[in-house]
Amino acid sequence: MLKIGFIFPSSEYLHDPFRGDPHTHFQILTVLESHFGKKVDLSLIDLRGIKKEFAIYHIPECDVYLHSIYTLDYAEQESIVSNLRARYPKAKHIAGGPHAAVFQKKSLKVFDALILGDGEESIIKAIQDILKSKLKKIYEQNKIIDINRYPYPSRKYLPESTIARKGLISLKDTRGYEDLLSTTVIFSRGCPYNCAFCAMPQIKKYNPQVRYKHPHLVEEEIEYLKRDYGIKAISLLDEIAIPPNPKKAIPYLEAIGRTGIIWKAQCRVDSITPEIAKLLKKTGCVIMCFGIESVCQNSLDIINKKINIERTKESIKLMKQNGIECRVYMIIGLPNEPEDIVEQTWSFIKETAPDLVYLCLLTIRPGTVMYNNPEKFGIKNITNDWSKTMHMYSRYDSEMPSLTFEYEKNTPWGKGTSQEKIIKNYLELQRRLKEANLAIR
Ligand code: B12
Repeated sequence: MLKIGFIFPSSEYLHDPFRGDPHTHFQILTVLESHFGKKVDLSLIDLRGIKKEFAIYHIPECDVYLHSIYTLDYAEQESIVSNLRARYPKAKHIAGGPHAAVFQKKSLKVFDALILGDGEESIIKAIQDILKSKLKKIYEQNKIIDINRYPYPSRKYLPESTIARKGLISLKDTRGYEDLLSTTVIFSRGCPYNCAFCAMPQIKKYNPQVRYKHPHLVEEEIEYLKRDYGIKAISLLDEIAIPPNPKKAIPYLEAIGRTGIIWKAQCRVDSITPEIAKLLKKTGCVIMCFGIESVCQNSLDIINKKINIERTKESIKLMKQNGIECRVYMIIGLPNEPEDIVEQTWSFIKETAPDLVYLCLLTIRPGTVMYNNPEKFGIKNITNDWSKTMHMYSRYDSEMPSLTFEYEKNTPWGKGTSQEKIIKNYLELQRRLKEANLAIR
């Protein structure tokens, strides 16, 4: 029997490494099990929270190791592979994920094979090739796959205590939700937009659109989580949780509603109409997060967000009118921010009154339009030290934030903002948010 282990790294840079679930891993392991059945012995090797130097003792011997590569994990994953090669020299290492897609040549020096694009069909081919001792270097999924053809991702690869946990849904002003057993889900793949700071373009090469699971599969997965894990609340990790087309959104939301689950999600402000807002409330949505990014329309246009500030205001209002807690994500340090960005942001927050604000510094990650064309944004000196590209709210009580890039003195829009000024703006806004009880810890 072929032993296959999918490794999930320590995620030590997250204040809570168990914040998310390894959905890529659940999906691929479920597909392998439904295809190969008893011919394979599958495991999810969960290294979250484990000190890097002790990781090796938690990894059993396998014939094949799988890795999903995120930029922040790359150095750790590289060292895990090198330690495993010393211990188990015959084992093969197969990698996929955003960072491997951007740095293919480098990744091929570390891993034996790469999966580019959706992995469902490719991993089956790769495992079949391993069985024939004919593993190729690259498996590329060029044809769009139908995500509805696959069973829902099984959670059985992890202990129940890590799947069903309390505290994922906690409302700012209403107690009780934090006691509900909850978990995370993801029902979509991809995004049709091309925001300049987003690390998906390289992956989107294979699938430029957003694909949603069929409503009846969404319902089936939630029922499974309720039945097998006693789940009462879910946090949707999808980047655009609500299908942008209301005709598709309505049956989708109704399917969630039929399960009676409490839920939280994030979406674009332009997915919200008065009808959708009402339906969100009716179907159990208690928290909605919007990636509004900036209050400066020029900056939004430069990063190609395709969002209008007026629409943002309207959508926040609709959440409040319907009694849904509204949180917004904002970035400081975007191109062409005005001198008085702190005051403009603050007056927007006072006017729209979101319940909580996630503020972060612009981070330039590989695979983004900004990383590939820095000069277009007046940007220079982007760091390639990926360990510096984690910007978490809550870290800066004891640590001074730093930027991983600089603006040119003269950018295409005029004078570039200095690093010092951007950090000062960020810290000042963060201070005001804390004081007003609007910051997320
Ligand atoms: C869910 C999610 C999370 C979850 C869970 C992450 C996890 N490790 O499982 C949480 C909330 C914890 C999270 C955290 C972060 N995330 Co995140 N996250 C996502 C999100 C929205 C979906 C990923 C997902 O699970 N999709 C569902 C699965 C089934 O699809 P998939 O991952 O695309 O995998 C398919 C293929 O790509 C392929 N595949 C991928 N890897 C592999 C490996 C093998 C071996 C095989 C066979 C196939 C394969 O097969 C799968 C099936 O087809 C993506 C954006 C996106 N839409 O992809 C961002 C994204 C992956 N995250 C990103 C970032 C930046 C982060 C954070 C750093 C953010 C932060 N500042 O906190 C952290 C840290 C990451 C970590 N190690 O935990 C970036 C990654 C950029 C990069 N170059 O690394 C993305 C692309 C967002 C973006 N738009 O920029 N994230």
